[in-house]
Amino acid sequence: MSFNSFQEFLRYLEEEGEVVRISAEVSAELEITEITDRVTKAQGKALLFERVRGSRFPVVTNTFGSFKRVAMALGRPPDEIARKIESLITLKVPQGIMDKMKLLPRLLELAKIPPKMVSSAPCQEVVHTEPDLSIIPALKCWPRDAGKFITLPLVVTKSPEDGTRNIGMYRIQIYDRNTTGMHWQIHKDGRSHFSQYARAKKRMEAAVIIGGDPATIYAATAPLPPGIDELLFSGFIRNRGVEIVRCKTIDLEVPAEAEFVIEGYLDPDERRTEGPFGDHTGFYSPAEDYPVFHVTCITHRKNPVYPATVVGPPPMEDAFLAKATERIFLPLIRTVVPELVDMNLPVEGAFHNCAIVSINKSYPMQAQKVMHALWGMGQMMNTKMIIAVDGDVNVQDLREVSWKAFNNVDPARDLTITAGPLDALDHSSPYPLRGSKVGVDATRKIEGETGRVWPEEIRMSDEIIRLVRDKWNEYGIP
Ligand SMILES: Cc1cc2nc3c(=O)[nH]c(=O)nc-3n(C[C@H](O)[C@H](O)[C@H](O)COP(=O)(O)O)c2cc1C
Ligand SMILES: [Mn+2]
Repeated sequence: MSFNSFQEFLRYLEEEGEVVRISAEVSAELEITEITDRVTKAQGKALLFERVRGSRFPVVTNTFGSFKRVAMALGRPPDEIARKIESLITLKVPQGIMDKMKLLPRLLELAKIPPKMVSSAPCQEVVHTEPDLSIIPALKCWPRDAGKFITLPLVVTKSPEDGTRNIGMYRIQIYDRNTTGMHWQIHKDGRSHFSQYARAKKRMEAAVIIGGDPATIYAATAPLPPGIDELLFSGFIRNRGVEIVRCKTIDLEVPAEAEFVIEGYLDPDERRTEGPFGDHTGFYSPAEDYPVFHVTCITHRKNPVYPATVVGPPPMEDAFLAKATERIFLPLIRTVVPELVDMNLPVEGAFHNCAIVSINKSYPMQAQKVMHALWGMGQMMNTKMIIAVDGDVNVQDLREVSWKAFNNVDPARDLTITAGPLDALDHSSPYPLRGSKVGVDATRKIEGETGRVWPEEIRMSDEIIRLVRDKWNEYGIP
């Protein structure tokens, strides 16, 4: 099962009883946030707000707000996508480490499901050459937000150097009828395209997509290596190429089935204050200077809906997208870190603050080797804290992890404190974008790591477990 458009996905969710329609009039300022926050935290349904004050278009939130709906969005559970990747890896196992790093692009090439050009598209049914962003019912999410933000945008850009396309999800602050912020952080692919234009002293074109098929929306959030077109990845997930159409005023192609397309350009020298914005971490990210996007044209479907998300104190909708990434990328990480059994990025850590990994250890300091490998890998480089446990520990069970971490760690030996880049959203370090990191080795210590005999874990014998199970009713314990 795969979907052509966001509305097709929404219709399916509704048939499956996964949508609540709200016909009471609501405000896009704060009210939709408070409703969505309550529903997401209660593991509730997607929300279709039919009447939003001052808007011609309905607003939809929380479509990705559960494991079940993310699996529906991707056409199958993330674990199954991981298995498909894993089977391709075993088919084509490369030798050296550099080959392994290039594995994902090669797998996507192997799958051969590129986007398909079309000449007319639903996303261009209505064309506004005198654009006015106030037609878009963007949310003001939290009281101290600087204004209205497009919170589920897909930003399309093209490298001026090699022509590769990138699609990244970077929030868009609306300044006025035809200008917005462009919040691509320093480590992101869109930002690196921007630097390429700046070096070439060229104006940069970009398109902001709202909607599109749900696999492509997910792909825009996925930490793909630079140079990989997110549309190849969503084509791979869907098993079907994404249809794209040429923009009206700029030289870029965008998903034909989008709800809205905002076309425009950026001047490499221009900056403007962006934020504050209530962010994934549960804290406001501060106002900072970011590039400015000038809108040249807005196109949309005849009857578009406006998909939005609300981020804030976790867990929020983005947690479920990130958990899909945790599953899908595991086999790829394993090509470089073969001892990796499982990984948990707890939602409270906003994904860059904490990673819990389980490993099969066979030599001293292997946990430290794994930590350093992860700190050198894609967006994992920003991970502030890595906790390593043995392969028999369930990393998804925080009680089990705490038990091992509290009991197995000798701080002087088992804490690795190092330094490196940090996520742009980290507010703890003395300076932005860099700071210290800690690795916690909570594995059992082996010869070479300790001079003492490591104690055995307590386990009841199978025989007695069976006996008590069989006799349980005789004991009369309710
Ligand atoms: C709802 C949501 C909002 C996001 N907002 C931003 C943002 O404003 N800026 C940013 O750099 N990354 C943001 N991200 C994370 C990026 O989408 C993610 O790092 C992605 O891998 C970037 O794509 P890229 O690797 O092609 O740059 C957001 C993610 C989600 C799920
Ligand atoms: Mn990318």
